[in-house]
Amino acid sequence: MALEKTFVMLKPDALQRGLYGEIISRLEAKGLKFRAAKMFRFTPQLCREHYAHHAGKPFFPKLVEFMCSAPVLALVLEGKDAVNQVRAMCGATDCGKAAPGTIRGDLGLSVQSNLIHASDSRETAEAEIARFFTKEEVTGYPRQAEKSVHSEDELK
Ligand code: IDP
Ligand code: MG
Repeated sequence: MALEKTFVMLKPDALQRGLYGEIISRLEAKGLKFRAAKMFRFTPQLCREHYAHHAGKPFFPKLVEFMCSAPVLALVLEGKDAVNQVRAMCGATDCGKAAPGTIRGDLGLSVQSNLIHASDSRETAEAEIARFFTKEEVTGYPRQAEKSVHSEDELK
């Protein structure tokens, strides 16, 4: 199975609460390869595009306001089954219902301010990476740890 990429974003509450290190540590310790990272501030227009599938829902205007309230940190991470693995690490959307051991379950209480976004499918990941990063910004480099994180079969 080839390695896959996923798109992750640390939301404004993660920045305000000083939780970047904690969250990034978990993703790093999992074995995921960091391919790209960028901090930026959402415009309402770009945020509405990112969350277009939620347009019209009651929470949408407040979600856009929240996401634009401070910078976010966008990441591209790579690994075996990375999309599902990172979603599992995030936990349920509502931090109050997310299982202990997950990022949201351990670090949050809110539905809206739930610290992290992660792509929900390979197709979404591709679209989200392309929305926020140029091809050149997604770095490529040999990682020494690759053969310790994955078996040879998994790297094919
Ligand atoms: P996800 O981030 O777990 O994929 P989605 O259902 O795609 O969750 O919702 C996108 C984001 O919108 C959530 O991460 C959260 O910030 C916010 N959100 C979702 N549902 C609610 C809600 O019922 N109230 C307030 N905010 C919500
Ligand atoms: Mg979602």
